[in-house]
Amino acid sequence: MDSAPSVNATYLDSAAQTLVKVLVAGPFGVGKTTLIGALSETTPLHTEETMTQAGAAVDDLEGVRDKDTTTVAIDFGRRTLPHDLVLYLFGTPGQRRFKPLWEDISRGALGALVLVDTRRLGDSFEVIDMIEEAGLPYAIAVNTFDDAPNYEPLVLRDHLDLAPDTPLIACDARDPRSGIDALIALVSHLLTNSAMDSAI
Ligand SMILES: Nc1nc2c(ncn2[C@@H]2O[C@H](COP(=O)(O)OP(=O)(O)O)[C@@H](O)[C@H]2O)c(=O)[nH]1
Ligand SMILES: [Mg+2]
Repeated sequence: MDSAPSVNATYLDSAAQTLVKVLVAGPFGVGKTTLIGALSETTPLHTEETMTQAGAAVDDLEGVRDKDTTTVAIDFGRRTLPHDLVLYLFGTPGQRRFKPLWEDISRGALGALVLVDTRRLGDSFEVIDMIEEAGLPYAIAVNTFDDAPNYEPLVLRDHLDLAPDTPLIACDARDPRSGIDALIALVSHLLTNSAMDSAI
C-alpha cells in the first residue's frame, strides 16, 4: 500500500514561481563568491582553483589582501525574492581570457549584477564591456571594502561610463540583507527594461 503524502512536505508549487537566471559578475577578488555565499538559500556551489605560478603573472593581486586563489569556473546559488521570484545566481569570472566559459554561463541570463571595488576601478572595465557586448542589462553594486575610496555617485558613473538609468548602489557582499537589496535593484531595472516581460 502506498504511504500517504507527508503533511510536512515543504515542496512549493513550481507553477507559482518565476525562475530567473542572473549573473554575479566582476573582476577577480571583488566579492562574488562572498556575496553568493552570504545570500544563497541553498548551499552554494563553487569551483575555485589555487592560483598557479603562471596565473600569478596575469591575475594581479595588488590591493587584494588575503587572496591566494582565483575562481576559474563558477559560483552557483539560489535566492527567492518576494512574489516567489527565484533567482539562480551564477558567479562568473571577469577575465576576458575566460570568454568562452563566460559565454556558456551567460546563456539564458536576463541580467547581471556587477560588483565593483573602488580601489581597482579599472579592473571592472573588461567585465562591463563583455556584459554590454552580450547586450545584458546590468546594475552596479559597489562592494564597500573598509579602505576603499568613497566616490560621489556622479564621479563613479563618469569613471565607469554608465548609462543614466543603470542602477548604482553600495553593498557589503558579506551582508545578506545588503546583497538582497542589490539584487532587488537589478530586478527592478530588468522589469523597467522589460527584460523579464516574457518570464513573468
Ligand atoms: N572587508 C571586506 N572584505 C570582503 C568583502 N567582500 C569580500 N571580502 C573579502 O575579499 C576577498 C575576495 O572575495 P571573494 O568573494 O573571494 O572574491 P571573488 O574573487 O570575486 O569571488 C575575500 O577574502 C573576502 O572575504 C567586503 O564587503 N568587505
Ligand atoms: Mg570567487
